[in-house]
Amino acid sequence: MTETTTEFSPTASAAGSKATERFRESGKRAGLDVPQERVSLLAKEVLEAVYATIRRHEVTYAEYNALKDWLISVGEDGEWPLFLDVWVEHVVEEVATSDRKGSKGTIEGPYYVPGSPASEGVARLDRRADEPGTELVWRGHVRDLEGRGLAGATVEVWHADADGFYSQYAPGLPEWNLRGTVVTAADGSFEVQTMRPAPYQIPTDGACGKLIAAAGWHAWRPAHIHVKVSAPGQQQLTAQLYFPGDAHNEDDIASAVKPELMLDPKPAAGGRGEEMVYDFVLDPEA
Ligand code: MBD
Ligand code: FE
Repeated sequence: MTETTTEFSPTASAAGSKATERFRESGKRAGLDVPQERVSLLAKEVLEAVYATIRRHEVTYAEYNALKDWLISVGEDGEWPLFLDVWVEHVVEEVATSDRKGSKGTIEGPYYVPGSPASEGVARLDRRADEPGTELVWRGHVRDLEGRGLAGATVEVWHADADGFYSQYAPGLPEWNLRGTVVTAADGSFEVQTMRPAPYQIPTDGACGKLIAAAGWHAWRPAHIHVKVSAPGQQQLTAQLYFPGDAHNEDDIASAVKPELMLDPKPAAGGRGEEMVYDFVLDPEA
C-alpha cells in the first residue's frame, strides 16, 4: 500500500503507525506477565460473548469474512491503539479509578507524548505565529486530599489545534505545538496559556473510520484538553477537560466525558480571549 502524506492530508495509517510505535516505546507493557488462569478466564469470557452474539443474531459466513477482513485492516492501518482507546479504554479507566476520592480522571487516548517542554509556575504552550483559534488562559492549583497545595507537581498538557490535529501525529506541525508541562509553585498553583481546541474527528480514512461509516455512527469527540498531573507520593491523574455547549459532549465517540470534567471559560478580564480556573485534587499512593 502506498500513501502520500502532505501537510494538508494526514493519513490514518501515518498517525496509527506513530501511535503504535509510541505505545511500544512507552514501557506500559513492561513488567507484567498476566497469570495463566487469568488469561484463560478473560479470553474464555470474551470468546463466550462473541459466540453468544453469533448465535443470537445468526451471523453468516459473509459477515464473518467481512469481520476477518476488517480486523486485518485494523492492524495494517496501525489502528489498534486508536480502536482500543476509543472503544475500550473508558471502562478500564472506570474500573481502575473507582476508589479514588480526589479529582475524576478519564482516558489517556492514543496521542500522549512524554517529555514536553517544562516551565515553572506559568507555561505558554508552543504555538505557531499564526496559530488559529481563541487564546485561553487556565489557572489552577494541585492539592492533596487534605487541601494542601502540592509544590513541584507537574501538569502535562496536550491537545489538538483548531483544525483537530495533534503535533507529532499529523505532519507539518512544530514538534511540541500545543504540548507542554507546567511545574506548580510553592502553593501548588499553576497557569497554562494556550489556544482553545476545536471538536475533534478521529481519523476517518482507516479501519476505525470504515467501521464508523459501515455502522452509520459519527467520528466526533468534543473539544478537549488532555492532562496528566503527577506529584511525589500521589497517584498520577490522567484526565481530559471539556467545554460547555459542545455538540458532542453527550455523544463522544470515545465515551470519555464526565460532568466533573467540564470547564467554565469566561471572556478574559484583560479583554483578549478567554480565561478559566480548574483545580486538581490527587489521591495519595496506596
Ligand atoms: C483523541 O484525541 C482522543 O483523545 C481519543 C481518546 C481518541 C482519539 C483521538
Ligand atoms: Fe484527544
